[in-house]
Amino acid sequence: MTQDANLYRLFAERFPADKSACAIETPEGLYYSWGDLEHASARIANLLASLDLTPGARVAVQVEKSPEALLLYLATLRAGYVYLPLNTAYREGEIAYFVENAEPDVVVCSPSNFGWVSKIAFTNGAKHVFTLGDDRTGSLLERAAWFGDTFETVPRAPDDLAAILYTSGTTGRSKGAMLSHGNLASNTRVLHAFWGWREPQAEGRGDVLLHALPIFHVHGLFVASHAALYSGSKMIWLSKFDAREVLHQLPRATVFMGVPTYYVRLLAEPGLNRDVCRHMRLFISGSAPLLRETFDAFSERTGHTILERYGMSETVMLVSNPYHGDAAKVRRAGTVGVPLPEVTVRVVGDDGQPSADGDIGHIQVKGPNVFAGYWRMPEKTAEEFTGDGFFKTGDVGKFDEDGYVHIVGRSKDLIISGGYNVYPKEIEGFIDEMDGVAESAVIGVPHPDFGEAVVAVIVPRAGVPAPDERTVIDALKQRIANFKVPKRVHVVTELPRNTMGKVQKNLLRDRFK
Ligand code: MLC
Ligand code: AMP
Repeated sequence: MTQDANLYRLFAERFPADKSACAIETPEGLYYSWGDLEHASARIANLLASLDLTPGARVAVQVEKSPEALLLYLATLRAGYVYLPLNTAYREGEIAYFVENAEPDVVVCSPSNFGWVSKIAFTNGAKHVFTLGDDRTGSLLERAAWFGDTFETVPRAPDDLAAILYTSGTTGRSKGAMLSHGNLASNTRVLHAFWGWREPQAEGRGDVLLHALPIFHVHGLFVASHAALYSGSKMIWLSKFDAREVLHQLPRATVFMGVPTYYVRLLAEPGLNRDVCRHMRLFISGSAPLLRETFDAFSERTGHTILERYGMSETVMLVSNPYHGDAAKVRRAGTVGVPLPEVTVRVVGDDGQPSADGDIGHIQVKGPNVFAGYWRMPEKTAEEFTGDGFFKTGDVGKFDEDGYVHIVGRSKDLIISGGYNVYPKEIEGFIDEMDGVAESAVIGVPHPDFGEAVVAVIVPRAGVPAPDERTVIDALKQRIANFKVPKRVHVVTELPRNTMGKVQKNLLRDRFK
């Protein structure tokens, strides 16, 4: 290996010279310096290294958000293992699938879930299960405390895996997107420059990131945390998004990132005004479409033009509205912006040929940000790439004459609710197994808070009573993450189908919106 490409090293080399400066601060009054990040992640990395795992071993983590959860991520990078974050909403069946599929050697869970998670983990060959609470409790930190607070970060090549992020599949089960140290490093560098992150050395002008996103997906873990770690910026670390808490902290921050639901909820707060945003430099939105009305209302109330960007688990960020330039002119509502430097984006027709500007087609992407493939799914990986190496995003859109990308829909059957992805096929599978159900269709309908809400339409089995809405919802809540559970269930006598026999979900969406 010529040069060490371990992502942690990239961050550590840029930590502020004054290691006693604040890196993370919480509303509860906790304060972590850059030195603390270095030493505490070293202790956990020493613990992981002592387990004698094989290179490339997976560390699967389902814990509540806390600064220590971020330290565990950094420690996993330092030890040269692969981080596998899991949404805290996932239930037993979902966790069992991920653990069975990824075969992690180490599983870290919340203390209250130890019983069922450890059973799944050990049944599937995991060697170690640790616990980590959001209040610094649990066996992970107890064990790590016995180890030293220095650690020689393990060198990694750019193509070595850093993380696996599971994204639900349109057909079948979730796929693990394999992201390398090189993928994450290139995106971090590009976004640092593109969004004009300030260095702390810039005499009193360093950025302060108000971090309210969960840290088990691309947005909160990579885009937000990486930006702050790479630019040596302080993070105000909220355990979850709460509009009032965000307003309370905003006057001390300069950058905020969120899904559109965060902006909708902030706008519902009478306290959102220019004064609380007086030190803000940048508001960023992504993970789901930002409505023009939200963009306009936010600008009117705060004087800030939200910068919308577009990304996905397989590619991290690929397109963004510009930061530099006259915000009101260069950041445009209804567009996700222009391809990021080093990233090539194209729009092609059904025949795979590039579309003319203004013509709608499939969005494809190529670049150092694009993942290495799906974990142990070579055929699926091959299907999702074109012969000339572009990844098929499954999003449908167009370029306008100024080179801005507009997303107009998705060729994948996907619902995005409050920034979380829900694949109808998965939910339909669970509903179809229920007593009294002949078949079902799951659709997304506009929702004022979540952008889209999950709705189920069911056809009862002939001669038996249809299960009522409550029964369907309660049964699903036992089996799948809450955000996937339909907010409403409608009963119909039959599903509309086209001549090919395919369910016409557009008609259902019109009827039940
Ligand atoms: C929670 N619920 C949701 C939901 N979140 N339902 C639908 N969609 C969601 N996103 C459920 C709860 O379990 C609860 O169910 C009910 O809805 C009401 O909950 P709430 O109290 O309003 O929810 P809250 O805890 O406030 O969470 C909402 C939220 C959260 C918007 C703050 O979902 C969130 O932080 N979303 C961000 C997602 C994110 O980080 N996405 C990035 C993916 S990366 P019940 O039954 O108990 O009433 C990606 C790539 C990219 O996409 O480009 O960034
Ligand atoms: P995920 O698989 O969770 O990474 O979700 C990625 C998907 O989120 C993309 O393929 C898009 O469909 C969607 N997405 C992300 N950002 C935006 C955005 N700004 N506007 C519209 N859709 C978005």
